[in-house]
Amino acid sequence: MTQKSISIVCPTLNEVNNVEAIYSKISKIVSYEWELIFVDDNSQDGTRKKVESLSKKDRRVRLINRVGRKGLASAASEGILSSVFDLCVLIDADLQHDINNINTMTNLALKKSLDVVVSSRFKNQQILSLSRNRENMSRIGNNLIDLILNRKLTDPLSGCFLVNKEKYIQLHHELFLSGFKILFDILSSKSGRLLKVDEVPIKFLKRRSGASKLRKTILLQFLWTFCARYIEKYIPLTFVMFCIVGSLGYCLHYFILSYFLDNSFASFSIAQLTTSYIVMVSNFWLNNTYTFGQSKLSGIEFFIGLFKFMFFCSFGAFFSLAISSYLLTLEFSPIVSGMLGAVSASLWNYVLNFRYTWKNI
Ligand SMILES: Nc1nc2c(ncn2[C@@H]2O[C@H](COP(=O)(O)OP(=O)(O)OP(=O)(O)O)[C@@H](O)[C@H]2O)c(=O)[nH]1
Ligand SMILES: [Mg+2]
Repeated sequence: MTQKSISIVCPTLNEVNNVEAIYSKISKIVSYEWELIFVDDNSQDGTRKKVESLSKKDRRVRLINRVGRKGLASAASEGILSSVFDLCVLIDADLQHDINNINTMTNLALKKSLDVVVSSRFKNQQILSLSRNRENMSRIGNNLIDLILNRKLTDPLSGCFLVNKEKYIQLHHELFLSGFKILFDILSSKSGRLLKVDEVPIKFLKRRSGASKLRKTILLQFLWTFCARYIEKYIPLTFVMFCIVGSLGYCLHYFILSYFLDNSFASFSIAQLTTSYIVMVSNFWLNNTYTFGQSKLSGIEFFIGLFKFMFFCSFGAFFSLAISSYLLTLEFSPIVSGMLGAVSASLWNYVLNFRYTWKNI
């Protein structure tokens, strides 16, 4: 049987005093053939130089130096995507994760053909080196997450896990990659819910050197991912975003039209027409950047997309008018008729633009 190999991904931000220590622990403890990828976000404390000097001595050590890009989840992702081997293990640089777990997780993944193995801080009631506050927050977070994942995991917020690279590549486009909690992002994605997952307990240690990078904004990023995943269980998130952009468009329309009319720039019909086009361009831009950011159009495609968007939305407007007029004849109140017309037009606009402008299947 051939010896299995693993890629170890270690995101770093100002971890100069931990780099050498983690390398030497991995060299001593990991019993598989390995490569170690440091993904550094242009740390100013000399982390990059330290990794470079290690890499010169031992070619199994690699550096991804990210300039102008930031964030733990996206750094972890870049590390996994650039790995050479099929099994990737993510660990912190500060040695909070017991390196022995790299062997334990790999053994289990191979034995049971798993896609993900989580190093759980809470399995078997581990003693944690976390403050009481942090421990409680993690426990509450883990319980909340159960609402979405529906699988019995004790620590889906863990920062240390193994993932099968091929499976990761397949689901990568479904991820948000914001904040610290990439494991939750993976497991709660549509394809992530189908992964074969198990846990092993981990001894969670105190940070060895340097300072924590956990900030309050990270909590907000987690809450955003959590809410988005929760909504996504029931309605496509792109539809929610499309409706939000549409609603913003109505507000913009109101302000621009009022401005034109208050300043007597044009007759009502010219002002209304010009405003409609401005709003359509702004809605298209917002949808292209945010709602359908994964299939973002650029260059000539952008203009072709804009044309299609305007074409479909113009029909949407007629559609809305036809439906609301019909409902009025059935003696629905004007407001109900208007609202139902608007909802039908939103659905029409969404479905056609989703399918033909941004070419989603
Ligand atoms: N590349 C990169 N690495 C990061 C970033 N933020 C944190 N890291 C690294 O990610 C790992 C986890 O960060 P920590 O600050 O230890 O976060 P934590 O373990 O959740 O929090 P503590 O328990 O307080 O240490 C460390 O190796 C950090 O250097 C980032 O923005 N970019
Ligand atoms: Mg840490």
